[in-house]
Amino acid sequence: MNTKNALITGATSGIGRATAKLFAQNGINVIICGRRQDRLNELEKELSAKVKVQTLTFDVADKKAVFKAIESLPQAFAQIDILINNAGNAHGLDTIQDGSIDDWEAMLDINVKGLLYVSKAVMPKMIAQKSGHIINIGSTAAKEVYPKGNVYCASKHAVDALNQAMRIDLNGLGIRVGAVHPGMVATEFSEVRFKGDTQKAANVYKGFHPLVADDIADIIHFVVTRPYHVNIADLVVMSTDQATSTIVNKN
Ligand code: NDP
Ligand code: 8X3
Repeated sequence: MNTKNALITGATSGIGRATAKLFAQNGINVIICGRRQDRLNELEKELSAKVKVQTLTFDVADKKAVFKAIESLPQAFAQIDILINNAGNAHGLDTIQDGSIDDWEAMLDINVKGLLYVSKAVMPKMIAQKSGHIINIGSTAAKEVYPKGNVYCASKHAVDALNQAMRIDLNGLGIRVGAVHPGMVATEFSEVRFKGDTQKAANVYKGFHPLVADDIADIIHFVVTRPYHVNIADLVVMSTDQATSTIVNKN
């Protein structure tokens, strides 16, 4: 069996880090990306006993940095078999009339334009190889809009649209495209959303049994290990306690 190479954005935390760990445990080489070099180094140390690991430190919203980083990959990683477009966050939780323009720009630049830049850098490789698998991490916020979710939901609706667009435009080129849309997952997501307010972030996941990053990593691994003719196109996953973005069985 050929060893595969996976590029994972947002591998310094949460879903991306858990996915990198699970891939490595299962013999998939990983290109781990993020802005926090110290965390990437730590993860590289841990995973390099199992598989080949390459770190790439860049901001997905920085177009030039994205292309420079991906072009710098060594020969061992010239082929990218799997791309996990995972980097992203919510910034703020405010009504649209009270929202911060800086927060809006961060979400659109990172969650939408960042995903596009990374995909644009990786797709030519996959097209030349006539093979590849792109997984876009959306959200339940890609499927519905909730109070104060406005621009985050818009950014994730865009991810949903781009996932469909990639599947349409890349059809026939040997590349699988699909999205995984998680509901509430207890990661650093809410700490980022609430700008470091750990108490407020912890409250989001209190009183019910939320998903954890390993649950999503497990699903992503399932998706990438299906036979080639099977493409999981769109997968929504929520905690059993969650029914919609606003209906959560909390006690
Ligand atoms: P975390 O905050 O734990 O992780 C976010 C990751 O994204 C980090 O590794 C961070 O790395 C990276 N990232 C953020 N901004 C940038 C940037 N500008 N450039 C490069 N990397 C960046 O959150 P999650 O693991 O929960 O989130 C991962 C994905 O899952 C996101 O797309 C999120 O929207 C989505 N999601 C999360 C849900 C949840 O409830 N947690 C539910 C549904 C979807 P670094 O800071 O080092 O750059
Ligand atoms: C994250 C899901 O509902 O916390 O994408 O915004 S939610």
